[in-house]
Amino acid sequence: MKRVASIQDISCLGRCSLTVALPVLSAMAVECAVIPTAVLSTHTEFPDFISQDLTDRILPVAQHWKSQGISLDAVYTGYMATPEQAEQICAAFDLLREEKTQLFVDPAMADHGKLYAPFREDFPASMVKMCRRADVVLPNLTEACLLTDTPYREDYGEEEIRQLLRKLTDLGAKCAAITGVSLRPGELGVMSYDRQNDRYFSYFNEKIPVHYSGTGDIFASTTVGGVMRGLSLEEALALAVDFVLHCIRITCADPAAPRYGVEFERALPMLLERLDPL
Ligand code: PXL
Repeated sequence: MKRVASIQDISCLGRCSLTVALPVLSAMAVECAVIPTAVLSTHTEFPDFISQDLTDRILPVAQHWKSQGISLDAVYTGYMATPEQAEQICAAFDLLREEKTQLFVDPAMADHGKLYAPFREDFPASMVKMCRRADVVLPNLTEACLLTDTPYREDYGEEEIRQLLRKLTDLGAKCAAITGVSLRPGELGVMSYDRQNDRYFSYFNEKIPVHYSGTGDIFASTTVGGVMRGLSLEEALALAVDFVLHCIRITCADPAAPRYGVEFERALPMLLERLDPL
């Protein structure tokens, strides 16, 4: 069985970050070890959340794992509580990485053209440090613009998205995938670029005009799980698009669904159906 270490916060309520990565990867039959970067009462879209920063615990956990000879197939990073955590996460990755260890970076820091509430303008520069080491970076369009110093627009065309993808790989990442791309009305999906093979890929499905938080985390977790289960990156990205859409459809159909998060729990069987039996 493949083992992934996910390094991101745990929001105690709100279906994002580790409370998404753990169940999604488990459902995909991938072991998910965790290094929490912070414990928050809720995600940051709730007012008055409280947060315990764990910056100084990241490296000691990695050092303990190292002393135990723990072997990781991938490290998957997400939300960081402070820009300083980038240094700690990079050091943890450098300590634990082996030839086979792939680094997936979801630079979870912004959406709809804006940084998340707690972050200042200097935050994207810290995310860039992790993107440099990444095998795969998985930003949404806003994050891709922030990482590459590109003005944010929702109506970028195919060639402009390709340019953004190339700029992301100029940072050092081997592959980049931008989520939340819409080139035609009613369609939403992903575009990616594999620099080594100079290959572009895109995959779109239906766009449902609603917003739920945490869908980026579901997308990234599914992509990581898919690659760990032997899919190509492109196949895993397409599965992630379909799975997020399935989660949204299920949630929209439930009049009692809360305003935060999607009901991904009810959508998980799809992941089992779409993967080869073990
Ligand atoms: O879904 C990304 C995310 C992760 N962690 C925290 C967040 C968010 C998005 O708002 O607030 C704490």
